[in-house]
Amino acid sequence: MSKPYTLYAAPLSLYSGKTRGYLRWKNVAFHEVLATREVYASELLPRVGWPVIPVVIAPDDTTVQDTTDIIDYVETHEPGPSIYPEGPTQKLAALIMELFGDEWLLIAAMYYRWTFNEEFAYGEFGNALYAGLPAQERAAKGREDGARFKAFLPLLGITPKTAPAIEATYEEFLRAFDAHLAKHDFLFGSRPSIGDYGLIGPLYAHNYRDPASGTHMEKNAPRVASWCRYTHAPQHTGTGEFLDNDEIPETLIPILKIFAREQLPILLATLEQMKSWYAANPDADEVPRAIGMHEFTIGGVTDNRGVIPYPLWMLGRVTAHLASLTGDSKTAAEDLLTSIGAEALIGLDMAPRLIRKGFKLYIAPTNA
Ligand SMILES: N[C@@H](CCC(=O)N[C@@H](CS)C(=O)NCC(=O)O)C(=O)O
Repeated sequence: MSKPYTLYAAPLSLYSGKTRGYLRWKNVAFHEVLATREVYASELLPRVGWPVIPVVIAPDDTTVQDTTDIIDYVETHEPGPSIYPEGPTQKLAALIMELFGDEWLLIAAMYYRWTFNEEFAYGEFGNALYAGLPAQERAAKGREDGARFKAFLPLLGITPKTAPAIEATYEEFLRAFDAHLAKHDFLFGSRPSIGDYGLIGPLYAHNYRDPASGTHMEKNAPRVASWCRYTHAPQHTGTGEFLDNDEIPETLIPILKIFAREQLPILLATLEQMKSWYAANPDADEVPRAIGMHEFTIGGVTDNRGVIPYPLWMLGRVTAHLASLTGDSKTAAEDLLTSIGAEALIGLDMAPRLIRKGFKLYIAPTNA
């Protein structure tokens, strides 16, 4: 028997939940190690170079960081059904939903945690990072670490001005997803897709597990709460099928339209900023985590947020898939994009292309 995978993670961590739910459904042997401060120092920093979770160590000791890379690593190395639909239009929509969950619902996840669950969150930081310390010390130190995460809010455009719009757009999403789940177990049928795992990050660890947010979800979108439970802790691993004939369920269209209306403009503006940044820094190699601030709009309300290049790497997965399609598949994919208001993605020039290398983001050498 080969060695199990190791997952370095924490209960309160958004992207840990994504990875844990996936590894469980995939029925891969793994053991989870709580990422305490000591574990960061002894294992994570030496392997990854910067403090981040989740991190997975494969049976052959390969270090894999970033949930998308972790999932793709396991998909490539382990047998069993895939979470990537074979249907080209379903795959396109699934990749979009991963990006939407990972990077746009992140706004609601951070807003709800730090607006309605602040004390709980500090406690959770303490319990995870300082697990071995007495309760009082855990609480005090957790407060310091939690405050550093809370400080990310303005960078994500979470301000008193945008707060009502964040709530309104999240409520809209919850209603749409709850209605979808009245008809389907997952986004594309009875098997979870990469898109479901994108959604489970923000929806499980923050908006289900944080007590005030969880109560709100149970009340307003009980099917979403139930989906959180069975996506994070599947009872029947490796089961289920994607809908036949590459069908995109009708009930998914309102959610894809939220992506096109709310997230896509931010991505396109980020791409423009990235092009300008690269023009001004033609010898650049490593890409900073943020390259300034820009205006953005959420739910019709405009404010400022950081220009964060990372989501462009995820968008590149969407556009690369789109570019690989020909004939009827291409037509069907483009029809879907046009019907949801995301036709800007068709033929989008993604240069400078971003790649991940050594757990960081770089300009692809072909752009040099
Ligand atoms: N895109 C990454 C995001 C990972 C991430 O942001 N993890 C959080 C915890 S849930 C973290 O460790 N953040 C530290 C930081 O961003 O400095 C992924 O998919 O794994």
